[in-house]
Amino acid sequence: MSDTSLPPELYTALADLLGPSGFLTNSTDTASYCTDWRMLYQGKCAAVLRPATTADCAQAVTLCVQHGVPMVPQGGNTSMVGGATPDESGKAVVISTTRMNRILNIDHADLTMTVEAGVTLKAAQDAALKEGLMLPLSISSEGSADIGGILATNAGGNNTVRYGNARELALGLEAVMPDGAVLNVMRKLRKDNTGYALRQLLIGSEGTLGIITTAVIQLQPQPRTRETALCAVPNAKGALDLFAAFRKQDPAAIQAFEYMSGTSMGLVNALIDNCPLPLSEPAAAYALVELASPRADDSLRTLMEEVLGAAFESGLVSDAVLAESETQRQNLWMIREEHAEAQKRAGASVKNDVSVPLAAIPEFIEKATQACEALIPGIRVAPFGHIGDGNIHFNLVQPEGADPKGFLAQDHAMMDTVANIVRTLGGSFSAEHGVGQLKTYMMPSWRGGAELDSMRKIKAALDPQNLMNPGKIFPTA
Ligand code: FAD
Ligand code: 2HG
Ligand code: ZN
Repeated sequence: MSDTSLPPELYTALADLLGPSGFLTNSTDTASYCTDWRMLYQGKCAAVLRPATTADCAQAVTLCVQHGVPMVPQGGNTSMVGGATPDESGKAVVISTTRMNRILNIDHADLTMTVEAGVTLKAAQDAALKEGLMLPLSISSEGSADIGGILATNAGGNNTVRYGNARELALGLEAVMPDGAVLNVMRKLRKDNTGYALRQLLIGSEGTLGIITTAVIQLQPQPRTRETALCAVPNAKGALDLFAAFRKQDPAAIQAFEYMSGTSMGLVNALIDNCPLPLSEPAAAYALVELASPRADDSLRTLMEEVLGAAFESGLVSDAVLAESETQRQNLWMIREEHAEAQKRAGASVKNDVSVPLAAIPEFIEKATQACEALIPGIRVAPFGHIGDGNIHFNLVQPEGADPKGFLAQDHAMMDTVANIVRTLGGSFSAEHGVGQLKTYMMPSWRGGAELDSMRKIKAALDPQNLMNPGKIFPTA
């Protein structure tokens, strides 16, 4: 049964264009597209469009524009900020890229992969691996998040410390613009100074400037050696000192450097199966370090042992476990990657995906912890994150036994408390997850003046009817 509010003429045109598996209007079929991973938002949509080609996507956008129908681009639907969830009006269509899922080419000379937007990050990584190559971007949601979503959010993750964010990996792009035109900048060039870099405008635009349909992504040789260790450290300052010690010896060897607080680690150990703490006793904080090299010698093991040996002697590290096999390595990573899931299971949480300059991290964590504990007695402050990038997920978990709704009713008070400290330290209120609909209210005070004004002008020039992902990034009146 159809539950759509689409005008009959548009309904017929979209049904003809996309066929039954590409055009969903029954609310049972569309339900999962209308809520987010965190279940913070419950929207409605007039239909879900699932084009299988760029041409169909462009035609569908053209039809929607002709009828003034808003569109919400969606990939794997793992947004942490409600970016891919439609509003409650039921007027918008969700345009899902999941059927555009072909890997088109892997180029060994240029070390690139040409891939459609709906290929999951994991599928793209696996395809590269089969060819002895590596797609150097890794996030815990990689089984669902897709290349289009990764680029639209400029995702970061665990390997940014070495290879940069998604933005740094994309050489070329194809996108359906808000008027239905196909923008083809699918070049695989490292040097190409020919006017505005339009692909960079689309990257990080969170679906507000068009729908990314294909991309050229840079690859790397697959590492032949990896050394991975989980270390107990006294605090975030200790983790940073350890990071600096590795960086001093060989900055290019650091593949990942992650931080976990004792509280966030404790939630993983308690709430996730097969994730016990692999150290003799709990610590106040932990660092997970991974070194990687395309060389097949033992130089990484030597580096790891030298730096950790010195850190033990100086008291910087009190305990550590080194992965001795690929299985052990994966187990250590599982502990880190289950942090978001563990916090979801612990109850309601407020996420502060912030960044500050590296030197300011200890002061940030100390001040923000004190301020949040004063605001809500019993709150569980559970920070973790990509400390090598200055990116801390300063997450706040509801007091045990508290009412989740009551806790979430104070979300802005908590977010503003944290953000005010971030601001004084020269940081950002959103490091890698974006603005979505969760943080639009922060934009005027953080990105006001000429910055937000220029963003609005670009948006109005490319999408004069404001049909492409309305209500995201920009605060509504
Ligand atoms: P969606 O959630 O579907 O969409 C995200 C945004 O992009 C929306 O605004 C949407 O409109 C837009 N969009 C989607 N596809 C397109 C397209 N083809 N063209 C134009 N716009 C589009 N993020 C990180 O950066 N680092 C992490 O380490 C990380 N870890 C995570 C772990 C978990 C468990 C979860 C649930 C999320 C995590 N995220 C992380 C957040 C999220 O996975 C990323 O933002 C990811 O890039 C979103 O991809 P997606 O395909 O799910 O996009
Ligand atoms: C991660 O680094 C993700 O695991 C999720 O960015 C962070 O749960 C979070 O806040
Ligand atoms: Zn993260």
